[in-house]
Amino acid sequence: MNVDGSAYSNDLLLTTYKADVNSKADSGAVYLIKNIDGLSGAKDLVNLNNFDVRWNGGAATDSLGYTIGSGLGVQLVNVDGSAYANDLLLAAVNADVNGLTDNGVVYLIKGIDGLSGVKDLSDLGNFDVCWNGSVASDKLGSTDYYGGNAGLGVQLVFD
Ligand SMILES: [Ca+2]
Ligand SMILES: [Ca+2]
Ligand SMILES: [Ca+2]
Repeated sequence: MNVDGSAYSNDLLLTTYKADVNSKADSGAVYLIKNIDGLSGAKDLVNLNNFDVRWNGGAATDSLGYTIGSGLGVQLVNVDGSAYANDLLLAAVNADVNGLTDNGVVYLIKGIDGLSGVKDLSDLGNFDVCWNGSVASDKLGSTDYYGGNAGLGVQLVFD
């Protein structure tokens, strides 16, 4: 994808929904690695120098970046008329918020090309908006198959 207005798509988003990188089991993580055409060799993602941004799921079992099924649990979008799409929608389908279990959360993070380092989504300062699933087991933003159809996860639409 192209998060920074390069002449072509050379930026990579990687999801690891089972990641425990913030010492919270299965919180999940999503990595942004920009300008991958300039890279070579083996890149271990335990090294902070090998990615531009990492978003951590806010709590254990959040499953941030879960995209099984339609693959649409992570979407780069343009919600504010920027010159290019640099806003990110991220689903954490198994997040437990408002005292509920697995109701899920969808996050909007704007202008991701201007970010760097580790962004834990337990910190309100690390996202612009979050939508909380209203009922336990809602799994907001889910991309799983139901009745043979994969959920759309998170999708920007025109109206
Ligand atoms: Ca780029
Ligand atoms: Ca934007
Ligand atoms: Ca959960």
